[in-house]
Amino acid sequence: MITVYGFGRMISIADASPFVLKVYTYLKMAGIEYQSKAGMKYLSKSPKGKLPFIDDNGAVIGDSQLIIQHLQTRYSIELDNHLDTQQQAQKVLFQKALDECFYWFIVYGRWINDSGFTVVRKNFFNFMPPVMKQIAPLVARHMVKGSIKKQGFGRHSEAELILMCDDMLKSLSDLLGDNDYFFNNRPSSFDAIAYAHLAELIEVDLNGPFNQKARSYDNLVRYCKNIHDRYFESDK
Ligand SMILES: N[C@@H](CCC(=O)N[C@@H](CS)C(=O)NCC(=O)O)C(=O)O
Repeated sequence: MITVYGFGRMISIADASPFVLKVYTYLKMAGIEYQSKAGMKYLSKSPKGKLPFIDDNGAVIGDSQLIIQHLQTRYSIELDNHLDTQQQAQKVLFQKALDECFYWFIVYGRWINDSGFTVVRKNFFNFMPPVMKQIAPLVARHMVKGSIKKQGFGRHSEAELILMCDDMLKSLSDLLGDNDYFFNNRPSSFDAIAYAHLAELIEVDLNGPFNQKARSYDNLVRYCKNIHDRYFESDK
């Protein structure tokens, strides 16, 4: 049995990390059974020092993209077989846009935006003893501020970031149109990726400016709801 290590259910989503949610969604779309183990304590056991990682009968793999590549090869998953060469290429580049760029809007909305941080502070650190619970969120926020500044997004104003986020949301909305899935109206690994990132803005218990912007696209909201209902409803 495959074990997926993540952070766990928080703010009304199966995992607060889009990368963990991506792996769950991919496994569900591929019809592969798994169990999940949740906790920050697993960070120190991860081969990349980040979550998710999986243990597939002794093969320990970190990084959501490498995990998907491993699963696809090991289990001969046919989810992407309906993509033609151009779509395969688009999938690779779109994935990078979401993982390396869109992700930071999610981070900013939770850790830098004050209303987001109020929710994160209350929900992400509940498992800690009282004093730690006060200090750890502030330390974590300080570290995230440092990373986001180094990454580059931390140098933009929130208004500029919302405009950039909206550009990506509009592009996703235009690409999806009236379809249920991004390519050929059939699930592909890109839907695991797109759903994971969009759901972290749309389906969570947060109502900051990035969440509101994402929820203003009816077809993206419908897209998340369909995937949630099809693959995650039975988890509750
Ligand atoms: N490229 C990695 C990114 C994973 C990642 O950034 N995970 C974050 C949570 S969203 C993490 O583990 N952060 C904890 C830390 O850096 O200490 C993937 O695709 O899995």
